[in-house]
Amino acid sequence: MSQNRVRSQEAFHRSSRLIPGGVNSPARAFGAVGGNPLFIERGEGPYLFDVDGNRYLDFIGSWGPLILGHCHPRVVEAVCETVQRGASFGAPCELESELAERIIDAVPSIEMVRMVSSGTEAAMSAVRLARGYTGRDLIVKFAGCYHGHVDSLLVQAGSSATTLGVPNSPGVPIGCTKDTLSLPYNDPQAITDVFAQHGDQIAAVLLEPIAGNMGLVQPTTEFLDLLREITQRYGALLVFDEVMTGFRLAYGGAQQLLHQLPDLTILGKIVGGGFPVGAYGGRAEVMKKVMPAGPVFQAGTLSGNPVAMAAGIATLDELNRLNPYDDLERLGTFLADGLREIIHEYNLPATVNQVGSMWTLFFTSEPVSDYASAKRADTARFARFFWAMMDRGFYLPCSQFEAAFNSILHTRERLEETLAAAREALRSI
Ligand code: HOZ
Repeated sequence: MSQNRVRSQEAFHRSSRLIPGGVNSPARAFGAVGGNPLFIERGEGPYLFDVDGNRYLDFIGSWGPLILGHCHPRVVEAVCETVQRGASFGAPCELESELAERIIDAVPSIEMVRMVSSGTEAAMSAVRLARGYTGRDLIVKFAGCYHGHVDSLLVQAGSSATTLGVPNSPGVPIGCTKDTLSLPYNDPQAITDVFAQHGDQIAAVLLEPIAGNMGLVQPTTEFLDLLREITQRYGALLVFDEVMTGFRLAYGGAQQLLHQLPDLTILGKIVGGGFPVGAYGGRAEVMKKVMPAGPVFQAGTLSGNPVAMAAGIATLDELNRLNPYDDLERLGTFLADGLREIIHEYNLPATVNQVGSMWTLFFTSEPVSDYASAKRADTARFARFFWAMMDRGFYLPCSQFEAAFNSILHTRERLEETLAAAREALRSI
């Protein structure tokens, strides 16, 4: 069953001499599952092929962007056509407005948008804008939510910060995080208390409206309703980090699905169609504070890069044309229900959280509704499951604390194959 991974091992030994930890982002290292990363040679539709020629059904999709699968013909065509006219101008081009128009049309709360080059940059800029707009310093975030590697937000952060056990990174001075308040997700009392104590100093409440960076965790309606109401009452901004959920759970993101409108939205991943793009947007009155329209500084040499804009436009147009969201929900539910049946049959201490094309199998029998309950999962058992699936040709996120992503090419047949493999894998561990 186990695959030949000799060339991946060699590639990793080489990269480890040249690049810290052998990878350019820690989420890619297989540290949490005990092994070395695979080196990828190419992607095709729903599949990844490693340098040893093994094929995997890809449940990462580059950590979210590839909802259309790898090498979608319209995206490839748009990119090739655009790059022939120049890779970067450092001057405005019309593709920026074309992508901006699509984002504004799609995302209910966005009236103006600024393009940047990553989700991290978008989060960093949104925090600065919220502080500049309100004239206040405090930011409220939630344990287990991850907003990129922004200094002030690396407090009880999810994703690889959790996987690698670095809730607060060395190199982030106390001064950078002293204005960040971290609360438990889904805990209305904690929110009420923090606003009672600091309400007039809070610039923004920032969260993943459906969290994917501690594994998939859904918000309660009570939690979201309170956040919207209390931020309005105290004059703070509500900021949704939709880097993962934007254009994935609905064309208009989690905010469309949940009928909750934030003041600012952070985007990334799908808006770039696999290229480095982030964006932040919101009410025009707030966005007009961004330089050069307003005084809040933010800049970037490659912001609005034409090739990345073209990939984003092609991806959004295809999603708009196909409107795959009902199918993604139906197929996501099919997979989650199938996993639940196996768990029940084998009497395993495990639970499945799923919304649309995002899901996590947590190795804990209790419901997972926040960071504390996610962290009670048995990560050693997760690691065994991960490798058992990998051996069978299914590439899952290499951490218990990351959501898996289905693409539009994860058909019922492919998910049936996944369930058959999961049945064997869960029995073997
Ligand atoms: N933001 C991605 C999901 N947590 C991880 C990507 C990375 O850190 O490399």
